[in-house]
This record gives sequence, structure tokens and C-alpha cells, in this order.
Amino acid sequence: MFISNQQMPPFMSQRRVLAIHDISCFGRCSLTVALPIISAVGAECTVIPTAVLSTHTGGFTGFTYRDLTEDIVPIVDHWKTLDLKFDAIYTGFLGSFEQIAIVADTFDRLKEDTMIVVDPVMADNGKLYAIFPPEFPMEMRKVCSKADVLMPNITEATLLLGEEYKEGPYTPEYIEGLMQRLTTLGPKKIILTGVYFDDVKLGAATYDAETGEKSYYFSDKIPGYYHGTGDVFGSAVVAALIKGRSLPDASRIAVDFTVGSIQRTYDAKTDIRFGVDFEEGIPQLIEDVFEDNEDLAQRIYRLAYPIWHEWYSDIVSDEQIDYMLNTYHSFESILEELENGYEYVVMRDSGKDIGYCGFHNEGDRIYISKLYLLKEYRGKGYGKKMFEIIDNYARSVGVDKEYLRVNKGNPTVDIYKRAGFIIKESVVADIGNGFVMDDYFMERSLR
Ligand code: PXL
Repeated sequence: MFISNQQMPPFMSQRRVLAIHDISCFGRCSLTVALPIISAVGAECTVIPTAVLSTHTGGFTGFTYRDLTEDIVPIVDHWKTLDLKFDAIYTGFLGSFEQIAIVADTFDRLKEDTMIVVDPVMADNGKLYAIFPPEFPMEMRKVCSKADVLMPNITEATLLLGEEYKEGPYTPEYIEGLMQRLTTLGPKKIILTGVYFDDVKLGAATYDAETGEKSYYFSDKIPGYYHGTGDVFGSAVVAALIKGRSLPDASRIAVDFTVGSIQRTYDAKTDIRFGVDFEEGIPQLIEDVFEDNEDLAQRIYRLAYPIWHEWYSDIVSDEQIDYMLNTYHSFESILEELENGYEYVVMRDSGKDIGYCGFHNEGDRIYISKLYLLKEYRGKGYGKKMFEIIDNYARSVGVDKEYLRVNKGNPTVDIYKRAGFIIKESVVADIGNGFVMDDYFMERSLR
């Protein structure tokens, strides 16, 4: 039976995104990035090309530039006759004041339950791009004020706010203040990129003014400057949001996707003007965007089994290991925790799952319920990374204490002590079937 689009229940309808960007024919940025990434998650990606260039402007000379500003209004006029609806509109690089005014007007003309995502591409590293006049940021505010989600880097954020640019490392107070002030321009959701609190990690922060929720997600800094990474990040955010992922999830997925793309490009020693190899990360992006709690619980359980049998065989009996795995670490119990507010993060190395941590906000403290790594990945800094993720989470929810329980015979007691945890309590708990857990409760303060 043929079912027309109109008759389909809304949950079945395909999402439609409009990407308004230039098309730089070579160099992987703007539309040549947005189209494949947004389509990859099964959303329709409609375009309004604002200009055609032979290459992007970053590092190339002699590029062609055909301005298409005068085509934008006729395209929208035609679409108005077709009654097209867009679930999201995503725009980035805009080349002139005229384009800014027309794109702002296009939002008004096409918006109908539409999520507007704006990446105010105009500056980086404290400097407005040389092609733009000093008044450009204040004009850019016109499109930004109409956005639901605004994704500037720190330089763009300060320019939009008319504030002085500050060099990092930053503090959470400064980052959160910036994001809060950006919401006074109009958008309720902010993703701030280029955030760092030290010289090792770089990442993104999110803030939702409606819920007050904040999040951070970091990855190791890769040396060098790569073109089009803002577009790779922005397109992945749009792809994740349009498929219903939360703002923090979309930001985390986009950081992983962008960092993976940079890493492949760095390893291949490609000319940095050629853009980043995001294409080979698309299968992983699709997995990340579509991952649900069941997929995640499955991945965690697949790690728990080998890790427990290897690590705990010297500490507790095989029977107790199986009992613990079947109760606290079973697919069902992990899934139940995920559905009840537990956070789980799976660590990856070269696309392989290598460990995980699970934690829960108990109001005054974060309970670190799980923190495990496969044998061959221990002692390589992944444990430290997981603690950083948990610390960042704690800060983002305004909690400054963490605690965990650990078997008294577990050598990790010393590792936790070195990380600042102190033994608060010693507990022998009957866990059924004749087994006991002989544990320490350890706590540390983040202040
Ligand atoms: O990635 C942003 C971008 C988009 N379009 C053009 C560009 C750039 C960055 O340099 O030059 C034409």
C-alpha cells in the first residue's frame, strides 16, 4: 500500500535540514561538509549556496569567488510556493552585511517549529578574520539573536558580547559566565568551542538557559591548525540534534567526530589546507548518533565480563565474580541504571572499546560506581582521563565531592589514595548467596 508523506505518523517522518552556507569546491568546509554529515544520519539536507568558491579562503591564494546573494530571496520565494517545512536551519560562514540581513530574514520566512542553529564563523585565536570589517560582529548578532542554538568559539563569543578577548587557560566560572551572557542575546542553548582549563585538553562546553544544565567534554589537544573543523563540528552537532540527541550528547559526539577527523589527518600528514578526513569517521558517527541505552549497556557488559574475570581472580573467588557480574554488572542492571540517571562513559582507543566508568549524582556527592579498563590499556593515562570526565561532570552539576567503594584487597586502593581519596569507612556487606563485599568507602574533595 502506498502511504503518502502526509499520512505518515510524525515519528516516522524524515527530518529535513536546510544548510545555508557557501560551497567551497575544494578544501572540505561549509556545504561540502554539511551535506554528507547531515545526510549520513538519514536526514534530508536541503541547501541554499550563498557563494561558490574554487577553494576556501584559509591559506589558499587566487581562489575564485562567485557571490550568490541575489539568488537567496528568489530561492526562498519559490520554496514558499511549495509549502516546504524545515526541522532545522543551519548556517555558518556569511560573506557580507547583505547576506547577514537576507539570512536573518530567511529564518523569519521559513521558521515553523524549526530549530535554528548558528555558527557565527568570523574569528579565532583572538582575531577577527582579515576579510571582515570591525563592525562585522555586531551585524552577526542579527542572525545570532534568532538562533535557538548558538555555537561560537571563545573569540566569536567575546566579539558578539563586545568583550575583550582573554587568552586561556580558562576557568569554569569564566566559561559559564560567557555562555550565560550569550543567552541574553536571544539563543537559549549555547555550545562554546575551544574551551580549555589546562594545556593538554581542549573541548566544548554547553549551557541550556531553560534547564540550567551545563556540560563539558574534552579531548587531547592535537598540535596544528586544521581548516573546516568548525564546520565538521557544527554539522555533527546538527546531525545529532536533529536525531533527537540532547545538547550535551550532541556536543560530545561532535567533539569525538572532529578530534578523530583531525587525528587521521595529522597521522596522514595531509596539507592542512585540504581540510580534515571526516569521511572515514562517518560510520562511527552514525553509531554514536543512534546509540541508545540498550546499545550502551551491551557495550559495557561486553567489557565488564573480561575485565572482572581477569582483574578480580586474585581478589575474590570465580563463583563470586560470576555472581557479581550477574547482579551488579549484568546487561539488565546497567540498562536499569542508565534509565535511572546513571551516567556511563565508554573509553575508546582507535575505535575499540577499552574501558568504562559509571557514576551518579547523589546531590552532595558523586558516587563513582564503576571505573574499569582492559588489562593492556592500564597505566596509559586512561584512568586519569576517566577521573577528569567525572570531575568535569561534578563541576557541571555543582558538586565538589566524589566517593567510591573498593574491595580492601584491591591494589587500586593505593592508586585512589594517590589521587586524593581518603578512607572514610570500612564495610562488610552481605550481598546474598553466601557472598560478602569487604570494602572501603573512599572520598575526595574537588576543592
Ligand atoms: O569553514 C568556514 C569557511 C567557510 N567558507 C569559506 C571559508 C571558511 C573558512 O576559512 O573560507 C569560504
